[in-house]
Amino acid sequence: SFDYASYHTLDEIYSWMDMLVSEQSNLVSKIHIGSTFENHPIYVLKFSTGGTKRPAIWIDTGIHSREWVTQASGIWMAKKLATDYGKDAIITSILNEMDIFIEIVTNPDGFYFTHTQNRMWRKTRSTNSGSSCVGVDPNRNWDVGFGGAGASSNPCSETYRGSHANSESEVKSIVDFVKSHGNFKAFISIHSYSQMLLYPYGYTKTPVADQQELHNLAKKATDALSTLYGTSYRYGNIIDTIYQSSGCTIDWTYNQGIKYSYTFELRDTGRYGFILPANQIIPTAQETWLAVKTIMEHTYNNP
Ligand code: 0X9
Ligand code: ZN
Repeated sequence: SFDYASYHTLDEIYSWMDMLVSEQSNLVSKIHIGSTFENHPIYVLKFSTGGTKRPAIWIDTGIHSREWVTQASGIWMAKKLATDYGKDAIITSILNEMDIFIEIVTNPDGFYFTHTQNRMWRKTRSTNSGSSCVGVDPNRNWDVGFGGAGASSNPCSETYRGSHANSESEVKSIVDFVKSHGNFKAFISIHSYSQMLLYPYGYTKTPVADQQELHNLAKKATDALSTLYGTSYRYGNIIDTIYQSSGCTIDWTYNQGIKYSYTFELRDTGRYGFILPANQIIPTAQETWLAVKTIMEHTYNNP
């Protein structure tokens, strides 16, 4: 059986997805939303009890491939959701009215590369014309403030924005899916590390219209997170809390009208950084789940 306390390869995770779907096909299905530069399939798990285009919640992990605790936490959370439906009152209520989508390996080419060539690879694996440097930062490639400060125009940079917005299939596939669905109410994009819960914007100092509500909910969510193991999180808007970054996922989703747009930066604060020991996977996922659940419940109660 699957070991939730270990890190897994792309093949292992894709096999696990099929296992989860076959075990609970009444609740979970797998959607192919696109293919990568290297032709890996891009999958989203859909948790649904019926209906069509119900109000929905999105969770993605691993858009930066080296942030391994995020994909591992995404796996754990998907299993938790499948287990808790019909048992946990809040999860059951949410799934009786809403759908939840989880993209676990959001950067499959990069993730494959972290297992085979370079554990510290962050970007996609697309080639850049006129440069021998490979890859685009998929968290600088969204069509929001594209070309502005907080991203690089140099293909050799770790924060290279790409030749144009949505140049990366990993980004464009989500953009197309989210737009054609049209009913997402929350969008949670999970990174590591630094223990932060962030809301828009990253590209501008202008506060979002929902700043107060997003701030209060971030406090509530991080308070819930810390109850389990005392892990402390900072929270606030991206630009003031971490740094300016243009072309980021949740700035784009917020501007699409998805009010509850959040980014997590999971454990730790730098002792192990991206190379978080596997014995921290389950504790990290468990505490993160309390915060994610707080955001999901608030979304459910504030349609
Ligand atoms: O620089 C980033 O992309 C994020 N930090 S990371 O170490 N995971 O690379 C933070 C950027 C703010 N996050 C979003 N706007 N989604
Ligand atoms: Zn990241």
